[in-house]
Amino acid sequence: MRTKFTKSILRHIVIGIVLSVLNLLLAGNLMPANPASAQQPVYNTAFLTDAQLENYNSMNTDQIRTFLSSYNSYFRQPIQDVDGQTFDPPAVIAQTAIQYRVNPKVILATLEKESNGVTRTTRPSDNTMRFLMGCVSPSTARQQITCAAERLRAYHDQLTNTGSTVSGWQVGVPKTTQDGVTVTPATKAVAGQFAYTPYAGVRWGGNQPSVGGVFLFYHAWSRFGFGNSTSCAAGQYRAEYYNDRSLSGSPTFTRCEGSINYDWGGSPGNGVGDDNFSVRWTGRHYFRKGNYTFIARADDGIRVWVDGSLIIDAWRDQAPTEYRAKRSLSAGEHEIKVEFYENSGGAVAQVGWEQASITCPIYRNRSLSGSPTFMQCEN
Ligand SMILES: [Ca+2]
Ligand SMILES: [Ca+2]
Repeated sequence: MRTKFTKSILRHIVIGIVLSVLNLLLAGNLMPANPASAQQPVYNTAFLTDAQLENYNSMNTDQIRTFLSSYNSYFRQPIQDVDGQTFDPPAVIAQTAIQYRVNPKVILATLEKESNGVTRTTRPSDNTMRFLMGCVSPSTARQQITCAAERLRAYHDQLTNTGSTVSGWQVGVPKTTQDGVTVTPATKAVAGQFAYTPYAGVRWGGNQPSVGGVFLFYHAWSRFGFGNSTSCAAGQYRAEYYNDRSLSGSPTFTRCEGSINYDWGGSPGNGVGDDNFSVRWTGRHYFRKGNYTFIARADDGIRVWVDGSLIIDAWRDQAPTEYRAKRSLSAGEHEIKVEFYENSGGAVAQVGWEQASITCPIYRNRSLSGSPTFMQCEN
């Protein structure tokens, strides 16, 4: 039974990988069918991924303070708000990030984009404080921080739930900014940036010389090195290994992985023990439109999310157990997130998916050099 199952799930994983690779090829990411895609403007790329936007515990209060202090920022320590109240910006940013599940690095890049708040070393005018994050209408500095995170979360949820922000930004659909640049957002997080600020900015070809636009967010995000630490290529997972059962603190090690297919006899290595460890995988994978069955097998606990929706929830000690969940997906990239923990004894973590009806000729007609010869049409 076990061997048969292992073969079965291996097949699903292989199908998933081959689909991803195939679709990467089709999408032009590895071998551009459309030469223009190789030099597409940055605003059409996934310069901010959904996984990055949602990585709400990427920095705690102390880490935010250290980061702001490294720029000698005015906002690194408790300050007086425009209403006379004293508040601690690093603490407010960390709390707001958790409350709205928005990466504090996104909040910091927005603070820099709107008010040079990271690199500003002296107190800005009260008017700048009231509009610190450029959010909706003048308020207090701390309300601006909260407002920004709330907005970004709302856009993200609108895109998840309806496919569009209220203002009409969609993933993969061209829309022209108010300064005349046609943008095709690659991710929900990018679409949310343009919903927040519907200007590309003069550095991205905008026709209003005084408007910095979303370019300023991208510039801050890149300058601060926020984009480098969490990104793996589409079709891969960012895998974070923790030396405890609860994915807490900082990972013991992190790497990009192509699949989740483990039956650890002992330790995953790199300083993680045989028992009492946990792993989080986050990755964007290309799917053709269709109905999919996600399959997970685990010893011990496992949870699987697709685009932020929990579809498999088996967070308990158990012998190797299989779980299945069906999901209908639109064409394009979708975020798969998996969390796993090992208590003791054996440790198994396998996750894959299969499409309800796979049209085999697609594989057979394509030249995939080095592709596995054991690919079969099973349906
Ligand atoms: Ca073990
Ligand atoms: Ca176990």
